[in-house]
Amino acid sequence: IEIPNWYNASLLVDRNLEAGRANKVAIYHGEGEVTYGELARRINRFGHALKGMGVRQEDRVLLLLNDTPSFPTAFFAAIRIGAVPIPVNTLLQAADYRFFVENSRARVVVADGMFDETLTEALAGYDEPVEVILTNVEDAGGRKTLEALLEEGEDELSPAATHRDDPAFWLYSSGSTGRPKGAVHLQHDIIYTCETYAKHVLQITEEDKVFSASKLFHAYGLGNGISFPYWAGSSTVLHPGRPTPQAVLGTIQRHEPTLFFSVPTLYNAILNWEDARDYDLSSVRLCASAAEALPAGLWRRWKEAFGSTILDGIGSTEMLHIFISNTVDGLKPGSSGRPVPGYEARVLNEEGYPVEPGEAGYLSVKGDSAAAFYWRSHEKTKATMQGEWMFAGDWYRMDEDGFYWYEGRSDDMIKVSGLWVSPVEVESALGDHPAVIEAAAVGIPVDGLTRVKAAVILREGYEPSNDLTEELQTWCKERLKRYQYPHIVEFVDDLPKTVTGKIQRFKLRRPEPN
Ligand code: 3SK
Repeated sequence: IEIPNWYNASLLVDRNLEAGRANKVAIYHGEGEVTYGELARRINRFGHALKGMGVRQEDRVLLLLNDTPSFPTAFFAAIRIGAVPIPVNTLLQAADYRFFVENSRARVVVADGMFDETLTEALAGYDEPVEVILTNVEDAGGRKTLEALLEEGEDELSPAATHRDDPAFWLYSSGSTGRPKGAVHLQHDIIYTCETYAKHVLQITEEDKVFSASKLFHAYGLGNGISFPYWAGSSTVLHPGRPTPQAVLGTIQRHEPTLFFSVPTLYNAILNWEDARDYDLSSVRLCASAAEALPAGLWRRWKEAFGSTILDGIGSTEMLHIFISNTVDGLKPGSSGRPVPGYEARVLNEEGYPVEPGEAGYLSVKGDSAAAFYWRSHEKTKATMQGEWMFAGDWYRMDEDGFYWYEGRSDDMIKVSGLWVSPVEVESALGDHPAVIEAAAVGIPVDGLTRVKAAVILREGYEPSNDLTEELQTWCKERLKRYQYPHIVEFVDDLPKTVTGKIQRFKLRRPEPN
C-alpha cells in the first residue's frame, strides 16, 4: 500500500473533489444533506477558525460530538491544520471528560450543545485555558459556535505539511481495568484500513450508501461512517440519537443503505423486537458486525428474518478497525473469519510461541494501521505493542481452515479443575436454548474452587425456577464438555455492557457494592 511520505489524512475528502464528486451527497442526516463540495468547504473554514484561535500543529482538540455533519467537519479540520482531534464517548460523566482534558492537555473542546452543562462541570476549577466551541445549539450562552465560525473564513485551506508518521488523532481505549489510554494514531492509519478491510472485505464502491448504528466516536463507527465511504466516494447516513431497534430500522427503511454496520447486541435486540419484520431491509446488500463475537444462531436468525449476510469480524481501537473477518466467499457462522489481506495474525502460548491449529492462546496481530503508542502509558505500551505485533487481549483458536474462533478476553477465560472454559462457548450453548435471550458466563470462587456462573436473561413467557436451572445445566452438559456447564445460574433482567455492546464480565465477577 503506497502512502506518500508527506501525507495528511484529511486528503481523504479531497479525493472526492478530484474525482468529480463535489456535487455528490456525502452525508444524509435527518432532513438534510451535505455534498462532498460543501463538506470540504466546511472543513477548510473550520480549519481557518481553529488556526485563528491559536490552535497549532500537534495541539489536541477534544471532540464530544454526536453523529451529525459537525463530527467530520471538526475531525478533519483539526487534522488538516496538523492538530490532533480526540473523539470521545458521548455517554460518560463530567469526571471522565475532566480526565480526558487533563490527560490530553486539549486546548479546545468541540461539543454538541446538549453537553454544555456537563462540560462546565468538568472544567470547573481547571487552571489551563480551554476554549469550548458548541454545535447544534440554539442558545450558546456566550460560547463560540461551530455554525457561526463557518460563516467566516475562506473556502480553501492547504493541508499542513504532515508526515505519514505524524500523529493524526487519538482514540481512548477503555480496558476492563484502570483509566482509558489514549491510542495515538498516525496520518497513514485511516487509509490503511480503507485499502484493506473496506476494499477486500466490504468491496465498497461509490454506488454504496452506508449506515453505521455504532457511533463515530468509536473506532468501529469512525471507519464505517467516515473513513470507508469518503475513501470510496459513497454516501453515508448519520443518525444522532440512540440506536434503538425502532430508530435503526426506521433509518434503514427511509434512507435505503446498501451497507449496514452494527454489533451483536443490537442485531439481537432487533430480532427480538416484535415489529421488526414489518420493516423493509431489502436495500442492504451486506451487514457487518464487530465488538463481540456473533453467535452462529444469531447469524442464522438474521439471515432467515431479513435475507442479508452478516460478516462478523474482530478489530480493536489500537488496530483502528477490523483485522480478521469473514468475507462473502469465506464464511463460517460463529467464527471471526480469517485475517484481512494486509494483516497477519498468530495464536501464542504463555511463552510467546505459536500454538498448533485447534489450540487456544493469546491473539497477536500485525498490520500498518496499528497505533504508535499509548499516551503517557509506557508500561502498557510495552506490554501490548511488541515490535510489529500487537496483543489484542483476546483468547482465540485457529481451525484447520485458518478461521479464527473467539474464546473470550484473555482475562475472561475460566480455569475449572485445571481445564480452560471459554465463556463464549457456554454463552453460545445457553443462547441456543428457547428460553434464553442472552447469557454471560464468568468464573467465581466457591469454597476456594472456581465455578462457572451464568447470568441469564429469559425470554417472555419463561419464569425463573429450579427446574429451569436444571434444564439449562443439562442442556449445556449435552452440548459442551461436562466440566463447562454452569454450576450456578442466575436469572437477571440486564447484562452490564460497554457502549458497543461488549459484555463487561468483570462486573459479573465482582458484584456492585451495596
Ligand atoms: O471491537 C471491535 O471488534 C472493533 C472493531 C473495529 C474497530 C474497533 C473495535 C474495538
